[in-house]
Amino acid sequence: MPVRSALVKDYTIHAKGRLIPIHGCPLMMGIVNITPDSFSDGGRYVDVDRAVARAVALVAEGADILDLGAESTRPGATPVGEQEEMDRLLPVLSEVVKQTAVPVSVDTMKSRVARAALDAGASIINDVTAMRFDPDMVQVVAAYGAGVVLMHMQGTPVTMQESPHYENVVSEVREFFDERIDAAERAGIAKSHIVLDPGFGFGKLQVHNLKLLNEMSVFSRFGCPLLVGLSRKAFLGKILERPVQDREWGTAAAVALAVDRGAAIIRVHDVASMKDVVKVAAAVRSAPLTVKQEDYA
Ligand code: HH2
Repeated sequence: MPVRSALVKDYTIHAKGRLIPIHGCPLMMGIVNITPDSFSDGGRYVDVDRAVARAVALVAEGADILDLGAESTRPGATPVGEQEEMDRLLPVLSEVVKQTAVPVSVDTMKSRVARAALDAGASIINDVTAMRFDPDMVQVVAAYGAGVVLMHMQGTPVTMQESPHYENVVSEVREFFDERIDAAERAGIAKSHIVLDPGFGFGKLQVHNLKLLNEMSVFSRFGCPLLVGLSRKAFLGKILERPVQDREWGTAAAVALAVDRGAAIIRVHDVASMKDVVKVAAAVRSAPLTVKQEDYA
């Protein structure tokens, strides 16, 4: 029986000698922000013990991957120095790799932080600049054979929401992925190490976020898993007219639609509830097709 096979793909991410399989159901990536200023949970996990406890709790809730970040990338966030980022990150990371067995991703755009994180046990680098901010990032990811998330962003976190502009956001993000995959491959990073992310909220107006979510299945053509970071984001708040702490149901709707459109990794703050959403959406997505297009006429 056919399924919507273009969207229901199996992947194996190669990440520093680790193989991370994605078969049928998308993986849950649980967010731990070790920052005083993140947009939804800033200040809650700056303390090492609290951050580690949060990471352990997210794994208990069903996180398949943890994403540790020590610099906020919310619009207008103040950039953090390299040393400060490492001072926040490394004590938490070294404890998290001891206390959990899941692969750990580190959300950083700096190659020295990435190197230190990979030495301390991380296996994926989640770079919201897709390795454009720091010219040494490609060498670090290649040398360690790390997994890498290449996210689309127009501008920088400081300026990105000032005046985002696209002729066609979907084709521009597609061209961006083409170019960044090419740059990664030229540096020796094979496609099996790459995850792509359209970057919801990063240099995008409301209409751009909605269009990208609606049409994101076109990015399946690259043969890399698609990651989506939709959790509690401002564009959901705009639709709902709700503050960040009241956006869980809105996140659930966006997550279900993203799974339906081929998402393979779901980056969220609320792992337990969103895992149920993902399981249901993935089960529907994988159900056999019996109806032909003309039957809808
Ligand atoms: N979103 C945020 C941070 N990192 N990484 C990827 N790959 N995709 C995303 O959409 C993404 C990301 C912003 O969310 P959050 O981590 O909750 O907030 P902050 O950047 O303020 O710490």
